[in-house]
Amino acid sequence: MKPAIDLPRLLAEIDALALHSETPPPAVTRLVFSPEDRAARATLNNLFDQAGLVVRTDAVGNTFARWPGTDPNRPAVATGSHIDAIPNAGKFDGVVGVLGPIEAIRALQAIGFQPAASIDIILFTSEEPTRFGLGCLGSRLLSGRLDPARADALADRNGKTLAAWRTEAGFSGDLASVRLPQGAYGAFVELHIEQGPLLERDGIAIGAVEKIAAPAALRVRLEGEGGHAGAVLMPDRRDASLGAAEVALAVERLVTSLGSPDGVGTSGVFTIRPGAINSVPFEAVLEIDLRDTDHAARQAVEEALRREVEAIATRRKLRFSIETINSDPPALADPGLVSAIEASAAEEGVSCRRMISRAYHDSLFMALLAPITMIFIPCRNGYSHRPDEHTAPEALRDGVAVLARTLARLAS
Ligand code: HGY
Ligand code: MN
Ligand code: MN
Repeated sequence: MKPAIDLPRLLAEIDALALHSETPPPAVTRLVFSPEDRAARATLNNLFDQAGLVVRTDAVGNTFARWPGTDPNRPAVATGSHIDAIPNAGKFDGVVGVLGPIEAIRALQAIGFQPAASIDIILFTSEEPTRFGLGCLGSRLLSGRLDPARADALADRNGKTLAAWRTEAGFSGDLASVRLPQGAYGAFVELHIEQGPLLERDGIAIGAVEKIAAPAALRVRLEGEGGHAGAVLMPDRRDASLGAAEVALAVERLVTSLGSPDGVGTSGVFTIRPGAINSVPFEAVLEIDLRDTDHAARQAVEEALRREVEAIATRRKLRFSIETINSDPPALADPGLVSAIEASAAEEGVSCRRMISRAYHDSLFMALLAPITMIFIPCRNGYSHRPDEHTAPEALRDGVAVLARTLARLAS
């Protein structure tokens, strides 16, 4: 069986989807439920229809495009990813894992393959944390990792809630209905760019993901005393921004000292108020992203950071609060699925290596519902979440061909 991937068609579809963006090419900005996201969803629904797939959406907009199998008693096999994009991102992150499976299914249809188990392509809602501050909303709700009432109350920076956004986008119904039962799928395999430099550096075509790092996110708020930048002398100040600066440096120090070699820490959001050059900041808010493949190490960093925040705030006479946005365990891939990726790569005649994912993905939560693994393809210099994110056409071809073979293997 040799699935023939129509690469020009796939590349054209990737480029067309990239135009549904708030920012001009080569950047892609596509926040969940934005007009651009809704236009991109419409484009995908057309492609699902043209491929003869049966489409349904749930109350949060997760979209399931099914290639019905001949044996309804077999649990379906699933693949999929996200199409929302953070500000000033690239055109491959997530998209490869939604358009790629459509091409994989078309290639299997073209050679007359007929699955016994149904094959679902899942378009997950809001994998990126940009709008609501929490990533993987759709897959968290599917797997029961997020309370539906908490989810609907999540709000963007203007206070507009998920409930309002999803209703406006046409997704209604109780979020509790999104939850899928354990065993809803026999397997879930996500195709994604590596978002790291290893495959390209070593000239490897396919990554078979064994583990997905454990992400945690904290929101630290520090409050001091404002005042006139000229009138308030230094000994009299309680400058919240300086406390936040010490916290950000503590993140770096604690991750490098207590984290595993895979441990990372980022203070990606750092806002101070009032934000005037001649006014002493009375408030600072830090949003901190911590990850590690070693769960215990990440928890040790988290606990040490909480102690440091308290010590810094006490010394600087600042009030403080620490909110846990999320704190998730790592996900282990199913060894049988990892071997299936390796076998498919061997059949396709492309190189393959086992690896971990430092980025999180919807697979992290699908792992709570089904056996999972991921197929990584190289991206140039490992760049991602930036306009020059790029993956070579032949890498796309290899990834989609290995996905097609793997889906056929699992659904036969
Ligand atoms: O942040 C991540 O790991 C993912 O790209 N949302
Ligand atoms: Mn991303
Ligand atoms: Mn992604």
